Amino acid sequence: MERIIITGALGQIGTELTLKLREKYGEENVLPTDIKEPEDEQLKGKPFEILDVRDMDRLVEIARDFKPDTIMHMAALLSATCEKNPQLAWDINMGGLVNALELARESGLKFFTPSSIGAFGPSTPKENTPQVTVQRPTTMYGVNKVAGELLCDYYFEKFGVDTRGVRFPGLISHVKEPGGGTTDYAVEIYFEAIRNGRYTSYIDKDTNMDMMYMDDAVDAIIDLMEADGARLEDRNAFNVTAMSINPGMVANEIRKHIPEFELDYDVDPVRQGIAESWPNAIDASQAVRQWDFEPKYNLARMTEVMLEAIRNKA
Ligand code: AKB
Repeated sequence: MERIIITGALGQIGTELTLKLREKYGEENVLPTDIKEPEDEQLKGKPFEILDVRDMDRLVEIARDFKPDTIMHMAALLSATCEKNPQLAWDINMGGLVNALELARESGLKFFTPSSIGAFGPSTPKENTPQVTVQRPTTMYGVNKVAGELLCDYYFEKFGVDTRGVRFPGLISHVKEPGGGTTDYAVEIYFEAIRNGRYTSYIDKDTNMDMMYMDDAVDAIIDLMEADGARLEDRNAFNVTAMSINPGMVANEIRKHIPEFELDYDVDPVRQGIAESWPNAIDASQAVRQWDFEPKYNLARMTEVMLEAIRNKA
């Protein structure tokens, strides 16, 4: 990778991905784009383009000027937002993906886009979920993600586009709070622990979901994109995860630093339903075997870093 264009760069992953890629490949070689101007000081005033990913003409125009060799397509609505407006979700998630893939095909770009544990469904094995298994998601987000995984494989097989992708679990970061996801509680709980010493969880206490710290997620993207293609038996939909956790487990870890922290529950049936349709713990062994995936943060280390970083912001 030498020159990288990023869609959805102001989102939860895009923000930190942009900063890390700029550090690694040089500011002038990374072009973040999103539907609105950045408010984040670190992104303001730097090369940036406004882009609605449904607008193919604008995407082509931006690429013609910037001349990227890689596109990282991060723009998408998350699971809970998709359930509120499934038609819009299809329009943005699938329309944007097809445009980005078409640009990659026409211009010979390397391509990355994330899938998600949302690509699984209630009939998927819950524990140690294999990479290749039953996928019958019951959410619009999941339908988009399965279709996206297949489409990326299709573009590789049919047109030779170097598509690569992972299935991310919930991602936890103190830089940018997520919006509209089912796993968002795992970020909110840390902010609320510092701000108010308590949190009311919309996810029930014994509901396990896979999670990962954002640094590991960004490293995973770069490692997969830089992996020798000859080593990859799969291209897309690699399971990646660092931990399987529930709200009670996070609270217990927070109490090691803030003993008076209180957690209670007010379960949201929509997001709880989505969470219950997803696996408890996925198997990431193919990512380990094929491109040396190795997350560095477990729950204890992540909790320490999250609390300290949020405290420093306060
Ligand atoms: C969501 O909760 O929608 C996302 C995801 C797991 O894809 N964080």
